[in-house]
Amino acid sequence: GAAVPAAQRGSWTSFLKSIASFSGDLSSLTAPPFILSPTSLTEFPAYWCERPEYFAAIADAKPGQDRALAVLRWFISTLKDQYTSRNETMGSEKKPLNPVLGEVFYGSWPDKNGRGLTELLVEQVSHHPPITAYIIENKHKRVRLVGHNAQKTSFSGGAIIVKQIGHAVLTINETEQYVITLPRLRIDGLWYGSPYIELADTSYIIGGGYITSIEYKGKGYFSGKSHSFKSTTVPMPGQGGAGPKEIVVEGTWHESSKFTKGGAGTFHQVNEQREEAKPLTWTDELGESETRRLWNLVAKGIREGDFELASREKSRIENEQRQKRKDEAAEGRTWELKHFDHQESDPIYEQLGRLAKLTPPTEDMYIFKGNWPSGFASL
Ligand code: 0T9
Repeated sequence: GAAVPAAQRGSWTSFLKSIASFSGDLSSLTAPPFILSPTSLTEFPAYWCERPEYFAAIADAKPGQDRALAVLRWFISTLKDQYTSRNETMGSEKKPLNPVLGEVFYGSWPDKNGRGLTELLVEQVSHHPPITAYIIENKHKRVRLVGHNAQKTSFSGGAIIVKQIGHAVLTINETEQYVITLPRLRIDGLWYGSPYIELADTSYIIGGGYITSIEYKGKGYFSGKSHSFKSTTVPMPGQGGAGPKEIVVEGTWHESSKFTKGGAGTFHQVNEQREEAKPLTWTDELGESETRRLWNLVAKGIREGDFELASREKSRIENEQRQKRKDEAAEGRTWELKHFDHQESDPIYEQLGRLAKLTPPTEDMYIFKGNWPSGFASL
């Protein structure tokens, strides 16, 4: 483990052993300090919109093939941020803070060049297993993304394999809907203490009359390059206008991609302009479980190398959570979600998912209650 500080070698080795003998919820395992991130998983949905102009461009595209490609372009534009940004800002993938039940994050991206204000609201809707629900909305452009995600992890060939559970639904003009599924992750480089993500398998975008499948490969597969993908867009059965029957795009999701069928030239060129969400100014309304407020001292400890502070504060938060759950049980109450209603099936996922034979055939759904905090109104 070249990247592991000498004093933490032993604890890194035992952490790896516990991962290898464990499957399920890795987020609850205790890891050595050098691999800890000061950011909670509740902030991760912001990766969907760190290039807000691509999100807005979906609304500007002509319905049909142009729109389907605009959705694909936005989706591809998020992957670099979702899966390589920790390596870029912190040197390697790091273990995020494990959100508490009811933890929330609110943020926004300002209006710029007519693209409109984009708002983000996230809530941790389950702790065991961890499930995060979110909504991202550009009201000016009438584009909205609602989704939830969870992970199933296993260990294979020295790497962590992460199956993503959950999906997102993109709605345009309150009428047009797309179902978006998520790729599988392989976390490698563990032995050396410098983990990084590669994407694998296939994910889908289904809607607007088109079905896109995106196949992911790493080094040594079809292009031989890391972070490769190949997407294929076809009209849904019985649909499709004058355009080509099949559009294929190939390249790397962190750099560039081009049309290889049904089009010509560059499809997408990733630039360095990622815009982090601006957290909503804290007020009582946001509550004590607002992620930055909740983890403030843990994050400070991790950033400043004061791991005693970090672990003391983390234990305090965890104990408070245990006490809350005990109190609820004793009083015969259950935790109520703040912003979402939970439903065990999703009709839009079922209907559109059938067209690509998605498995499972249905998934949970978290419906936004519409209660944006009042702070958004003054943005
Ligand atoms: C949804 C994303 C997800 C969350 C993270 C697997 C992971 C937790 C889930 C899937 C986002 O849209 C995209 C990016 C990164 C994913 C995380 C990477 C990661 O390592 C963690 C897991 C739980 C670990 O922390 C494993 C142990 C760690 C020491 C390896 C760095």
